[in-house]
Amino acid sequence: MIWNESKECMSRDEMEHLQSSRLVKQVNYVYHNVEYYRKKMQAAGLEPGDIRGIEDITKLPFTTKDDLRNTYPCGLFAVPRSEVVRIHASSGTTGKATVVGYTRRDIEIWSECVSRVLAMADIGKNDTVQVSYGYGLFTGGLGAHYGVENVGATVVPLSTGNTKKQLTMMKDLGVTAIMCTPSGVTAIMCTPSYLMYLTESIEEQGILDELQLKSAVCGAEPWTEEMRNQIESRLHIKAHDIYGLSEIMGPGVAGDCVYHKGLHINEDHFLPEIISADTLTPIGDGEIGELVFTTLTKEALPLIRYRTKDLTSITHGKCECGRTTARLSRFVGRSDDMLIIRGVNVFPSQVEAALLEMGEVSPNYLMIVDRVNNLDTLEVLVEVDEKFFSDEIKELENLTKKITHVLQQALLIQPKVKLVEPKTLERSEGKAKRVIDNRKL
Ligand code: DLL
Repeated sequence: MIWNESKECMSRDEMEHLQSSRLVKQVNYVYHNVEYYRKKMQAAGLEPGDIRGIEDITKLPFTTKDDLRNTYPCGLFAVPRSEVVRIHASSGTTGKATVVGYTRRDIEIWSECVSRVLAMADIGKNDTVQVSYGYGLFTGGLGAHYGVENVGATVVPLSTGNTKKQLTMMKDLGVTAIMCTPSGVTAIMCTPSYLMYLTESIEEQGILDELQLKSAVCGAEPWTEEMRNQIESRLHIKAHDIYGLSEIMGPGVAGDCVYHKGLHINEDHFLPEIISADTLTPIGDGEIGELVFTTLTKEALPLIRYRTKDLTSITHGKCECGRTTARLSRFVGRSDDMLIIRGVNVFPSQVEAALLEMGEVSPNYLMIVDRVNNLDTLEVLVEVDEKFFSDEIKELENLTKKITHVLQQALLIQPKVKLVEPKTLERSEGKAKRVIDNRKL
């Protein structure tokens, strides 16, 4: 099923023409409504008239998470607060979150984009969809929710956690589709990989035959083809991929169709580029690089050449499903140090900032991430400051508890904290090694 044939099946020429006219408009819009961008463009010697189409995109400066931090919370918004109908937020690199906003029209376009991805998974008005992404500041829950309503399906807004209820509702309401992270986002409860965990519970309870589940739409973190195969064969369903990021919109920037030959980008709203993460220059189809997006229709938070830091490649050309939109290959990682642990974005710099605020520990730490039985685990080794080092077990236990609490508040997931003696973590002359990620993603 194709939700919007007129946009998803355009010829390349038509698409580029549409993107060009929208880009010209969007650049004018940010220049006149966002002071930060106006100054950035002026510093680069650019006026809106210099951008006449998508062929001029590389003239424009990049935007990064730092720009959002410098203008925290809403300095890049292009509309007055009276026009903003919704706020969401995601992890910033240190203490402050990245705040994003939407006008009513932005929400409508978001719902349209999620609807297109749902249609790729053949989800329509006869379906009952359980949304098991977190509702709240995270874009997953509400973003998916509005899309499900827009296609006319019945939405069951379960959010994360409470597995027993998830399964009861799924069974009693005849849920036909579920939207959730392949691994859990119930950060504080430390649940295992969510869909895999649900799968295990379903198998344990022997209720698979009582369910009407036919598909899952998973995203918010990297997952593998092996995981898709496992989910599909164990639950006898089809599992689809949905991609997005808060800064650009949330879930629904791209999704994969029944052929699973890459994620179709909603290119009429988000202009993609792939650049070399080293030289920052564009690279060709099929080559892995960093994904960059320019929003083409955003009103509240339009972003120009936003560096997602996600590593992938792009292909153009018609898909067997009939769509002509450019496709992204499976993500191979990130060009920065952001980790996604149980669906939650975590930056090592957040750990550092939180530890520095405490007096008793040195800012030397090592994060060890692993995946055990589909459950992401995080252990943080922390060097105790010499002044505070004690032989008293009780004191060390209390300190461990305190650090665990502080890190849990900062990261929104509970780590296992292990104290180590002063000066025992390896020192390096170059970039300090702060993370060991043993997961095979
Ligand atoms: O994770 C939005 C979302 C919600 C997408 C629900 C899909 C489903 P953020 O919290 O801002 O937004 O995190 C964005 O998550 O830059 C990627 O690194 C990663 N990510 C999201 N979807 C996928 C995916 C949401 N399908 C960051 N595959 C992005 C791989 C993904 N990585």
